[in-house]
Amino acid sequence: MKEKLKQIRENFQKALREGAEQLSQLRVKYFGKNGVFTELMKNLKNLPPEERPAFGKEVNQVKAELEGALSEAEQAELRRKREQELSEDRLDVTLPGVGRKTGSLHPLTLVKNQVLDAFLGLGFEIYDGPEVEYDYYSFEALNIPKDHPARDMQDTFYITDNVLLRPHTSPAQIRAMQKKGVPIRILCPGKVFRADDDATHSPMFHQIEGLAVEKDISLADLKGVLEVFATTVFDKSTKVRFRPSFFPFTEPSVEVDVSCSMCHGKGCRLCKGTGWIEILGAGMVHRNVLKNCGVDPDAYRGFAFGLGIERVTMIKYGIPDMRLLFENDVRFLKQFI
Ligand code: 2NM
Repeated sequence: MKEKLKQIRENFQKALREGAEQLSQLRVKYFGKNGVFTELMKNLKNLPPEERPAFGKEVNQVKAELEGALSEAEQAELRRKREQELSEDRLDVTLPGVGRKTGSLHPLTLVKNQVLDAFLGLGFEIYDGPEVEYDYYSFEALNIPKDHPARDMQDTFYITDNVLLRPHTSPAQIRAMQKKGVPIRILCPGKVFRADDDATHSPMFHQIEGLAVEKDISLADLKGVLEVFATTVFDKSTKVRFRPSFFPFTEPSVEVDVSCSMCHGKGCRLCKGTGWIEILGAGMVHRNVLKNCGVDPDAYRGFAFGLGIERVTMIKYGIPDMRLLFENDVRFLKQFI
């Protein structure tokens, strides 16, 4: 038995030294349930009873010694594996990175946000309305007469006799006044549709219309509000001027010009030598329109304005053709990041 224990120890150490067997196999073979040491302990009963305790102790000592050596070898093996993995996965931080292409807002969205921000800071709220509208909200309530050219089939997309694609966002303003009453300060941004298609017109374009109705509000307030808009969207020194005009839904009506952002009023190609660029239409809401919305025109006044986002965007960035804004050529779009 003693000789056998000695043999076991030598065989184990040899196997460990030479790495002849996998460490996990060695563990099973020597320390497993049917391993060498279990077998040896089972054979203890073949010894004379008085020798059993001392030999049993010796077996346990050897077993502990060999198991310790095996554990150490296993730890070393683990460390070596980890070192190898780390050296194989080494990262070259000096290699140039792979550029990540990011998206960006469309120039029309950028300008829309700038315009909305200017007015939101003045207490206006956004109010949405349907793109498919009734004739009543699009024309009738806005004091646009039956024989007005805008009502012509040539200009407006009709779906039925009295349902159409809205040609401006003012129908949403009529709805807002009727629903929320006055006083009111709203902005109606959105898509509008007109049968028109060339370098400066698209059958679908985007508008923002604004409306403020209050007890005591004037054309001077309108000018102040539009100056905030112009100096927010264009540069800080931008000037605003009113010229008399006509719309059926406002009286008086004005065309609004801003000083040319390219030549600062001196006259250039962009402003065709005048120093001014027409940017939007506006006016004091016609008393017929107020009446149509249940508002007493002798107690309340309102101002309103309407602008085309495409037009503002083209002027702001010097874009010569509106179609560039709809083609979505990335080479064009990425200039506005
Ligand atoms: C414009 C020009 C002038 C306008 C009027 C109204 C309403 F609903 F209050 F009557 N909304 N928008 C208006 C006034 C629109 O666009 C060039």
